[in-house]
Amino acid sequence: MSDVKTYPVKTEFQSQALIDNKTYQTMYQASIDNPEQFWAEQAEKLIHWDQKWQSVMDVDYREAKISWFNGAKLNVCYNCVDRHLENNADKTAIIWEGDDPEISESITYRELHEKVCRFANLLKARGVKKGDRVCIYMPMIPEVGYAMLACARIGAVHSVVFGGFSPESLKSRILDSDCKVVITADEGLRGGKKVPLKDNTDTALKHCPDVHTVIVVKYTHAKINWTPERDVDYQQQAATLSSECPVEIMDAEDPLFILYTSGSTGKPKGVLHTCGGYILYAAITHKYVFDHHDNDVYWCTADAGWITGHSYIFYGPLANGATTLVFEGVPTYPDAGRFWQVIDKHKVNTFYTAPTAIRALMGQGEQFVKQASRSSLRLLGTVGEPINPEAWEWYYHTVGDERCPIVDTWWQTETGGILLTPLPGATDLKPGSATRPFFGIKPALMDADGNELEGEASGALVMSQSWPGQMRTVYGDHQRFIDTYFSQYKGYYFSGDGARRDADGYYWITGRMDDVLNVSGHRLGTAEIESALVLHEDVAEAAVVGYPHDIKGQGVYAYVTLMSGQSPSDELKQTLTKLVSQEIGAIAKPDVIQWAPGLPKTRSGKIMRRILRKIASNELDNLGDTSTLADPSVVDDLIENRANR
Ligand code: 6R9
Repeated sequence: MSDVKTYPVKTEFQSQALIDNKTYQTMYQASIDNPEQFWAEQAEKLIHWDQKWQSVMDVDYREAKISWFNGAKLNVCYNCVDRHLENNADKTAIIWEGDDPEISESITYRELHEKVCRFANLLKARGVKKGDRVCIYMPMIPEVGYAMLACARIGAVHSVVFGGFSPESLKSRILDSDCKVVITADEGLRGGKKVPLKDNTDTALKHCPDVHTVIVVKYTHAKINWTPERDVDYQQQAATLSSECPVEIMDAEDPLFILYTSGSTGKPKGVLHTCGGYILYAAITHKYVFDHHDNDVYWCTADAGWITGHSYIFYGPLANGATTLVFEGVPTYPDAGRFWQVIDKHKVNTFYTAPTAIRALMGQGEQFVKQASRSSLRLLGTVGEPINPEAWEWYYHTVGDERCPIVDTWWQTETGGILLTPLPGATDLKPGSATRPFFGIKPALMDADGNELEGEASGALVMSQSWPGQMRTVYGDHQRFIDTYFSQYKGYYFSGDGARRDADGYYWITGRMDDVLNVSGHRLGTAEIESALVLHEDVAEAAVVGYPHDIKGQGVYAYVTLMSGQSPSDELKQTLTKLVSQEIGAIAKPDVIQWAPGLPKTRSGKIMRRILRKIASNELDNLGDTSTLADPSVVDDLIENRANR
């Protein structure tokens, strides 16, 4: 490992930082030796509780029973909004930067309180009560945050669906969690293009008879269809309602939200997070990982439809009373300098984005970066997928001018918040490594036989100790929760990722060990894409794998076998691509479709994806054992006609 570059913590940064290495070591040790005491202390410091807990943690990984702060009561919205009013009512809570670079807005904590209360009263007026599920399908405008917080205020459980998902995906998520109310907008904007959110909602709702209310935020004022008994004009109605709304006092273990994410099999699962543990974990990680200072302007470029948007645009920063920037646009509109212009415009100090965006912008050359001063920047972060050292170096030298540490944060929808990460004032950096565990996190690496590996090693990344932000169940299917995360390694939470630990105890994520793809930081199940492809009547069978892609990290490679008598054509390829887009969303479109007269299968009929992955990646010298194939000759055809060479 001696050839790996290390970037020691800079003294200038450390002198201003909340935590140095010695403090990290002491706090980390305390969090592992005595987690109950550690988390009780942090919970007292960071969160307002209406009633204290009887026990800090009750966890049994063998049964997948996880609860934190049993008996405690709180309201998450109160923690994110109301409690800042006494001293910080006029502080900016949200800076909104529109898709159009001419449009931005500042919302103070006082204004946020008013907006959220009105929204909450509107939900109540439509009959929404504690425990009801509410679907949010919105563009990146401040109202998406108001809607989430309004749900939290009255104890409703939100399920945010990414605005880029298709009506079909929206429908299945609404049905799975039995949402009776949907919050949407007439249209969204992304890179100058319009996204027909209300139209998509109308289409989805044709198959959702139980939805009685659609709250519509009029944003672009496009012409939309209106169903009078169902559709509600947000601006019109909210204005008539009170700007005060009492908070619902919740149990720590009451659900806060459901967020769907892809797994290796079946349809996406509803990851359920609860109030107390989640908000504590979002707050503490935001505070220490981003070294939060009171006057910081903090910007996370994620979408509210992903967990990163939940924890690090809204809940974590707002719980800490921060100023958080909400961005509607894309990195390359109007040009590839947008991020850096926005940083200068709003004097952003902390900037958190995805490796795929960094790689895309790196390809545009550094003139776009250099046109902006970026002098406000103090700290950079990445999330969503492994960052290749080349992109890391560019981010560090070109964007951060060698002044800003980079926090490479590894975590998942399931984990609620960041688990592996540098702390910027404490951890020496190695490009490409998510470095070390956060407080209370006890990672381990397992071999194929389920033994814990010691020292330098590679294996399956698991956690042997719970943390407050951990998901509690798969909505409506606890057995799936047990099977997916707790059955492979008894007594551990299995992340689905592989990792290597180096001699310094640093972790290097090697990627998913299951059939989950990571395309531009978005999680996609191969099974979902395959199901979409086989909907076409000419398709007999499909197998989808990932392959290395310069910008996206992974691309989608689909092998398609047609029904006998059907002939391949470019037109059919286009139809199939469109079908995937309709069924799931544009992010799932195959980059490559290869016609496969047959797929490599074992004699028991299992598709050998290992071989398909190698062919897609053009790694032919190491195909492994093909002797167990029912018909080894199909491999020759696939190699012959492969798209990547
Ligand atoms: C937060 C988020 C989770 C999967 C995860 C892993 C990959 C996320 C990473 C990373 C390497 C990082 N991942 N962060 N891999 N380094 N810093 O992305 O959640 O959408 O659920 O994806 O993303 O494979 O298992 P989610």
